[in-house]
Amino acid sequence: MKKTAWAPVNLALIKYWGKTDDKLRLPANSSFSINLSNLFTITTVEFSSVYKRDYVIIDGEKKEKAIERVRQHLDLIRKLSGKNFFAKVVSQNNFPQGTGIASSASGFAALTLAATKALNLNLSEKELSIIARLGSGSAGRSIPDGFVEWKKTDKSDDSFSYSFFSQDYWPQLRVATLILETKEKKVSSTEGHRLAPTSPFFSQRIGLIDEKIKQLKESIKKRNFQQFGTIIEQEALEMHAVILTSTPPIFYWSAKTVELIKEIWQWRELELVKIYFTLDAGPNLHLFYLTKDEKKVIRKLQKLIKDTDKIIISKVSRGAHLINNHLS
Ligand code: 2P0
Repeated sequence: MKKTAWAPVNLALIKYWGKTDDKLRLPANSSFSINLSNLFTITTVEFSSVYKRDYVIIDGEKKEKAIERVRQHLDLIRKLSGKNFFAKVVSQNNFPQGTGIASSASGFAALTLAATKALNLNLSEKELSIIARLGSGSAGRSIPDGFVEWKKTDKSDDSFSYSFFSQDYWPQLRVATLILETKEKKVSSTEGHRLAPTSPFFSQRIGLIDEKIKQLKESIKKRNFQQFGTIIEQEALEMHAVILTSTPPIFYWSAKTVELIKEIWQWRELELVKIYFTLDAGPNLHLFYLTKDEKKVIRKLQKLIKDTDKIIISKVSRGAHLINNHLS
């Protein structure tokens, strides 16, 4: 009754921002992401009649707020299986705590896969994605492989993510994640989602999303990096326009975020190197480039970020899968 799962952080290229149902985590718009090979969570779940309550250890610590959400998710999975054992959950992120990298997507994807398998539930990828989504919306996108789409729908049973292209489709694509701030953000993503509809630009943004996803897919299909980069940058800024104009307004960037965005634009303008950025609900930047430019990119970034641990390079990766090495 013990299983261990690996799941990647996923990076949204077209973002999930706003929900039509907070409890069911139904998104106000479709989104599109890639899995990141070098940012991930490993989770071991063991159910046993020996345990008298659930034990949850994340990154070696008992974190009360996260633990309650994990317990609720275990309850959902126990209900599905018809079994009532308590569990020991040990979960480890490969990125340090407080880096501002969201662990809820990889965390709930790994938890969902390990817990359902440990209880002998044999679920389809679609079903796993739906269950992971109920833990954290974006977690549903960490289940399938590679380039992933999550279509908007009003029915919980249809709100799942699926692989649009495999992880091998564009082997030259790389993402450098820059850890610019380590403080925990003041406004959680869940709260940001709730405030999104208060922005006067929210409905306009929703109206543009489907066309944007169509164009993004075309750019990936053709492996057209310039088109791809232009779309994802504009999309990130559009989401932040909504975030900035919510009531009350939210401001996730730091001074370093702005400094780097300006650098990247200048590098492109001077034709020094082609890098495009995206960023989530936080100050950290994710930079896209092609392997042929890797040396140049790293050299430039190291001038701006002295601590090389704060530059994490990923390829597009597989989704969640079981592994044999248990954490406990
Ligand atoms: C995304 N984000 O598409 C967007 C972009 C952050 C910015 O999904 O409330 O942690 O658990 O469903 O999934 C963050 O929201 O929110 C998020 P919940 P989640 O990746």
